[in-house]
Amino acid sequence: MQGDFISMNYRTRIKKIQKYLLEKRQFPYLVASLINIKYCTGFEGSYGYLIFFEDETVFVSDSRYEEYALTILPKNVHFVLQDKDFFKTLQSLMKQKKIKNIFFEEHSITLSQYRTFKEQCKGIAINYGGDVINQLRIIKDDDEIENIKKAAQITDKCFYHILEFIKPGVTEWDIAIEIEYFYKTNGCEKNSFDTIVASGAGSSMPHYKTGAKKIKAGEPVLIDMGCVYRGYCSDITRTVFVKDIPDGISTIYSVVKDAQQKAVDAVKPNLTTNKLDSIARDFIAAKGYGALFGHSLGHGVGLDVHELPAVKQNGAVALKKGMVITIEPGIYIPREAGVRIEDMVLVTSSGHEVLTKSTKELIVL
Ligand SMILES: [Mn+2]
Repeated sequence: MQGDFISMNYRTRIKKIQKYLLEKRQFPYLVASLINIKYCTGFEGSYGYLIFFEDETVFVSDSRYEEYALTILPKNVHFVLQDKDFFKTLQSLMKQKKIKNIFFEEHSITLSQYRTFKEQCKGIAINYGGDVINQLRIIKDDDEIENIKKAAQITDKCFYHILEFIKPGVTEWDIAIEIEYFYKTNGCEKNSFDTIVASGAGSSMPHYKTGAKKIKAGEPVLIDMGCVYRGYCSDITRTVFVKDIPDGISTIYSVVKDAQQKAVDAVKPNLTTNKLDSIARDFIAAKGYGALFGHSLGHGVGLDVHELPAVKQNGAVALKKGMVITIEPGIYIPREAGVRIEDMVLVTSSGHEVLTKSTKELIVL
């Protein structure tokens, strides 16, 4: 009876959001982000809008999705078939309900949607609605955590699988394709992002574009990868070496590893994200590599591989039970080599649980 379980879950989620919007007095609230609509309702199509009115929650889509939506929507979401275009439909819903202003989800409405709204919905005022759903998504419920854990486990298995595959002469593409094949044959929908396999000097670019370059002896191979399991993402990075380690790079490896471990060990409720960032950053700076760690320490992971909260110097979000974040410091020597180590960490009531368990010991293949 998995279907029933899932729809009950979404029904509860809709109720929770309704309650939250009532407290904030943010009705009606228009959600245009498809990933947020999926979070709220389970709908996985490519077109639709969700509107939280005070008296009901309405999902609007076109005829392509009518049958599907009616099958999967939670019982407390009312389906409305779009009439010509969405904003015309919105206008008539607002007219029926005699409502003269609306809150827009901020990050998902484009300028062209705004223009159409102004043309079709004359007399209705727009209010900035923030990004309420993204904020709620920060805390994962038990079902979400189970899926994220499973995604992390598959990624760990994939890491050990790929170790047997990395050798001189194999291209970065070969490795990336093998990773993707592993995911798809182990119950995943897809990669959570384009796999990064960065060898040699390419590893000094934090978001290197994987290519046809062949792996050579003596090179680092930085692998940043993740999968999607039942909609939920994983994200892990390891840096391994082929045959030999370049001069000085083993020192950098141990600095990154220790910085990462110190930050992981510190994760617990109420620690703020900027303080967590500082734990790794200050350690790396004290070892003399501060200028070579440019990016933030980590990010939330869930339905999106990068979501709230950001773990960086600017902005302090207090960690809470149920958050899942990455911790991924790196040191990058331009045109030479880079090392990054990344794990996913769940915040628990008393501390944390590391979800990715692949070894961080120095590996020379
Ligand atoms: Mn990451």
